[in-house]
Amino acid sequence: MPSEPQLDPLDFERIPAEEGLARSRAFLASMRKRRTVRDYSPEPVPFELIQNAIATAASAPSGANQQPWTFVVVSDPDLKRRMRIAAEAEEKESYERRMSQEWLDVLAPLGTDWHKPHLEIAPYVIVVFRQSYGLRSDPETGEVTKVKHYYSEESVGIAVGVLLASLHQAGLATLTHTPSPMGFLSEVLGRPKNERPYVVIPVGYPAPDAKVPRITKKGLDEVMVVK
Ligand code: IYR
Repeated sequence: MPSEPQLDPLDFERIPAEEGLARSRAFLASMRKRRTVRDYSPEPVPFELIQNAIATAASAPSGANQQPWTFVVVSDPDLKRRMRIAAEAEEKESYERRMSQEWLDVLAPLGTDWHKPHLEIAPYVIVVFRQSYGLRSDPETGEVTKVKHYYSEESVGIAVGVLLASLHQAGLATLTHTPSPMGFLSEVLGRPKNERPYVVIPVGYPAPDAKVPRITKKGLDEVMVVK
């Protein structure tokens, strides 16, 4: 039996347009300074910044509000080391044999290779898992059944965008890293079968001598169509 929706009045803070404009400009200026960082300082990061960013990400909209995500925060040096070793083994194989020349060519300006020291050096590595389906246990019988998740890829992508923005606002650097294949993460982090690794995000302060590739973003005229 589908349940009736329970409706509440919207709690919406209407702000003057002037203030909206000022906030929007400030957010744009700040987000334009976000860079993907591969060189980290090992210095510690307040854990609350990580918690708040994940809580913010978990406020994202999701298909049928199913919130099909799990954020695993790794700071244990042994686990980080195991992730680095496994990621580097896969990435070495990818860079040397699996990736096409076309792929290597478009990556060349970023200067990436199979070495992933950031997985050990960054104080936190957030591994985001996508719950391809949910698990529901019957309160009476305890029987566990699968619950179909709708738009889980899109939902987790949106939440990760919010996570990256929040971490940037907290003054932290991030890297969206997708070692391929990522199956080893489920094993190293002991995640259940309904969770698929989605992205690995080292988080920390940049190394004092951090370098980033000289890249540009497309202009508004290239990405926005007004009709
Ligand atoms: N997963 C590899 C390769 C890589 C792929 C893309 I697409 C990038 O934008 C960057 C890297 C790696 O992490 O090095």
